[in-house]
Amino acid sequence: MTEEQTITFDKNDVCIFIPVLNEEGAIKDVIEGFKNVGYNNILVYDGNSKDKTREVAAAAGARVVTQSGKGKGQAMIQAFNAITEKYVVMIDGDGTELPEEIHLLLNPVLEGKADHVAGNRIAGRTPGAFTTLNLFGNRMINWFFRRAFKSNLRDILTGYRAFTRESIQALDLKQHGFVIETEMTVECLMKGQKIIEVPITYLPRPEKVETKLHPIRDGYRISMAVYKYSRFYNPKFFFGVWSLLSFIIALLLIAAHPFIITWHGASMLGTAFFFFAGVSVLLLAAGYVADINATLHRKTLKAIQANRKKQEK
Ligand SMILES: Nc1nc2c(ncn2[C@@H]2O[C@H](COP(=O)(O)OP(=O)(O)OP(=O)(O)O)[C@@H](O)[C@H]2O)c(=O)[nH]1
Ligand SMILES: [Mg+2]
Repeated sequence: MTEEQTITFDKNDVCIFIPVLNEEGAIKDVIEGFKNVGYNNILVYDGNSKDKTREVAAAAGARVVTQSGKGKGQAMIQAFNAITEKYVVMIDGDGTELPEEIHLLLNPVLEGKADHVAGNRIAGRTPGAFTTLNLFGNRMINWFFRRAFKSNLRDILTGYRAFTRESIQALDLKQHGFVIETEMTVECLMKGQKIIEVPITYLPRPEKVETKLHPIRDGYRISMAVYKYSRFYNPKFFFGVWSLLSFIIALLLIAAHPFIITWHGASMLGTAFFFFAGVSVLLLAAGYVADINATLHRKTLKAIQANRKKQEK
């Protein structure tokens, strides 16, 4: 007996949302997988596929919408604005995640234990699911994210998630490409939502399905986005990175001191040292001042949310 059976709810209140682009080889199995466990409210958002994805999805019983713009992020933003169901489960349409594991993600949302549940693919990966480069890149990005956002999340880029409509519609999402998952996670933290992870099975892509992700290009964009977003959430980190770099340069200049033999060289080195040491201190101070601002913002937001909840009761 699965855990799912202990909670009573109407499965039609759950919208299964699947963004797809050229997934004719995998989408049917994904849709049927959900139907087999009783979820028939399936919404497929297609990115103008060149193959038969739309036809296959419609024949399998999903509602199919063609997104108005381009990119997975744009499809998600458009869908989130349109969804009216109480709960949303999103999954990739490439057959790498298991529909029958839906209860792992949905139960914490139904029980009110989380606003947003993310399936941790890294924890449940099967051999070949990640290429060596993808696994390394994912781990690096997650490590960087944990430092930048003082979080314990281990797979921020996962495509298998569950949330309430209320929580997703409260997020301010703008990214049209693969940075959307990062933005979504950051926004959840910024809005004080409870986000948790559960391990899920992650399978290799079926052979006929092609990845749309460019590991180097998208990895770089995502890392830059993590850094950029950290300025609002953890400014001490945002400024601290450059402060630390300047501090290291200042230390290296001191270490180089014994090797300088001319007066001119020594005075140049001294000036450079004071410059980098000064910049390091200034950046550190900027981080602390901005942190006061960010903390105040969080407190204000919390008070507004508490007030709103009180009024709703
Ligand atoms: N609607 C829409 N869906 C997209 C677009 N690009 C990708 N997708 C879908 O988004 C889901 C995730 O894309 P993938 O290419 O599998 O990316 P990923 O899972 O992050 O990366 P992999 O490790 O390569 O599987 C898949 O169902 C894609 O078909 C797009 O531009 N529009
Ligand atoms: Mg995938």
